[in-house]
Amino acid sequence: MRRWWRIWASALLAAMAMHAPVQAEDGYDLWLRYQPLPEAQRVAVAPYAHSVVAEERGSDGTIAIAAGEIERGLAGLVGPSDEAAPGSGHVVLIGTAAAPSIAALDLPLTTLGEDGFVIRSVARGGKHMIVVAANRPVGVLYGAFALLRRLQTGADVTAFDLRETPRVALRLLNHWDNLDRTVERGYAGQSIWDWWKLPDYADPRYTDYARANASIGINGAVLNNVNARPDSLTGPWIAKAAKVADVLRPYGIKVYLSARWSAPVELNETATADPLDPAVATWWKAKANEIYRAIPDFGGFLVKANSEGQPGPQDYKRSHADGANMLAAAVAPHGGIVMWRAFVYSQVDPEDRAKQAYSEFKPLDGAFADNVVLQVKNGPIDFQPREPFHPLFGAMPKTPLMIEFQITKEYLGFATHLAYLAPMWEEALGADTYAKGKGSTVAKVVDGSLERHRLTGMAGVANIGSDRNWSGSTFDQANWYAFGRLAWDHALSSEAIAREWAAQTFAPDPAVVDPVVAMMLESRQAVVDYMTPLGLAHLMATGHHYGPGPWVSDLARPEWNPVYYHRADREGIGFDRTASGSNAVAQYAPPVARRFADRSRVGDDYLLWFHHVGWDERMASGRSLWAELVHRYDRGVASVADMQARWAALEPRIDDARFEQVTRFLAIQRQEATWWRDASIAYFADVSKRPLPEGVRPPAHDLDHYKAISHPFAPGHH
Ligand code: BDP
Repeated sequence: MRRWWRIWASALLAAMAMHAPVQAEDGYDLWLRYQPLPEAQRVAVAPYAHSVVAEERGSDGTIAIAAGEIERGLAGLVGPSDEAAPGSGHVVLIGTAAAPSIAALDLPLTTLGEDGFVIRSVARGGKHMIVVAANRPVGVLYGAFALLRRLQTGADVTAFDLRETPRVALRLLNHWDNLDRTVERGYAGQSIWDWWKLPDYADPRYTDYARANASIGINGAVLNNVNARPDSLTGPWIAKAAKVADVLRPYGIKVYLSARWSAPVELNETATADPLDPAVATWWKAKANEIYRAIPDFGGFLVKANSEGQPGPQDYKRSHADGANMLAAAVAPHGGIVMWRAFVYSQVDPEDRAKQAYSEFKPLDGAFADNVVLQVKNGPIDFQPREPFHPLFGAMPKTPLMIEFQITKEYLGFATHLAYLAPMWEEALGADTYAKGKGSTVAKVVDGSLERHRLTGMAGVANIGSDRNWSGSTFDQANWYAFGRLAWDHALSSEAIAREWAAQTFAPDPAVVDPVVAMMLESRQAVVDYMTPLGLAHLMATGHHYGPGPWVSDLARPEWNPVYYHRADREGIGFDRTASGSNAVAQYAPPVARRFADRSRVGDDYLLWFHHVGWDERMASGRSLWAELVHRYDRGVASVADMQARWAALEPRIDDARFEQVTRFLAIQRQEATWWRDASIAYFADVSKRPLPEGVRPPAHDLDHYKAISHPFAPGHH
């Protein structure tokens, strides 16, 4: 009886399995889905699927991962097929010059550096080979992922002739993850680092994290929040970080830690944190030694000092250079670095906040040790939807500067709004500092080519969490992806990156890729328009920064209040940063300063960032400033409606789960864009005492309604 029951049950299960969908698209696979290729390409790729040759496979973990990835990828791309007869003379050959078959090919590897790779199609002696070669195993891994990316986006297997090297050395994620697993400005669940169970248990997810990062060239992760706790530098926490480092290492990813300046004092191990006190330097040296014993390839420290209430060397009347150099000396013997953040503004300084970092750091140019790099946010305030480039870029020729972007969308709608950020980053990297004449772009400062710096890098504040789909939404995965791709090669266009992401994430079909890319490319300007048009900034609600709060004026420090930034009154709006105002323009090289200071040349995008403009003044469009502002808010909402329409038309081509979630998130975005628009217009109409331009829809509610909205439990705020 029991036996019959078992047979019946297994038959039922088998039948169910046959009818189950091939794969549920819950977003976990990111851009590494490896779905079957279109037929013609599939037939061309199939013969390679079962013959990946990697002679170093047994001796090197990274090569083994690369080979396994190609096998996994090809199996998915080809699907079950008969074309894949082993011995058909088709081979994927991967390795470094230490592999005899690679050495025999005599490839030009010398100029590839540490991380570069070549991919070649080689036909020789009746054999068809795809060769992936590099100087180091990690280069082979990058090449493996590049090969799979190319195949998924339509490459011809017989015509590979590719050579890539990354433009910057440090391609890092900065996790703002706390030790209790909350994430500062995180909107994708809890921290992926399950600290409590570490080091005894390492979640398999760390491996998938490493794999996803390696696939886009990311080679470092700062594990903990810049607002750091001293605890993360104690023995038990070093052991936890070491375990994570062990998992990430074969993927070419180094671990870094944020260090709290006052840690030795708070841990009761020194009496002071004065960087010039020998006991303090000794403590940090010993601490570095302890960390390197546990993590031999530890990357180094990231430090937020004397900013937003964090302790730092200035508490002891020492400079940022004194502080950075003392830490740098502690990690230097191990090859470590210090990333010192330039995001500083003082609690007590009345100077225009946009000027403070430059005033603080510019005089220190040349004072930093060789293994210190300054980490500078893309703009002078704080990750706003649009900012001009940070004036420190180009202003400190003797100091390596890495750029910091925020991938997580603290100021751009958290995880529900669709905002593809690559256009913003492209804009910052492409900005011309004129530091050494025309063409001295921020990108050239960051990649070191302008001043021949070797310590170069990009950091992105991660948007990764414990959510099944990693980033809180499908389209936020694109921001993680784009950050990695731009860090690898800042010359890639945001459109090209969107195309390859969409092809891999949804389908390579142009009927999918084209509309998805169109949505992505319009999305960032849409957010600018409905939140902070025409160069406005920092008008978000207090604390969590979700939703509008342009009226807020009662916070303790002037620069915490939106009214500080927009300066709207009966006559006009905008922050005068020309010579008649804060003169922040003078921090830029003269040709840039002249353009920003010139009302007729600054352009609409930065107008109110640099100028206080009368409500009735004429804009390039012919509208008054007031009418233009209202128009921008309306345009932003209209763009969201446009994205909704494009997405709706994709229903037959997208899997149900992801289609449905994006649809709902776009509806939230539409609703909230309208909220931003209505609240902002209600407020500025009240301040300016101007009637709404003709034909404009009045806000749905009065100003008090919007002022009364509060969100005490918005995520990401601690
Ligand atoms: C601000 C965030 C704050 C961060 C800070 C930083 O609101 O949570 O600590 O940046 O970058 O934008 O240090």
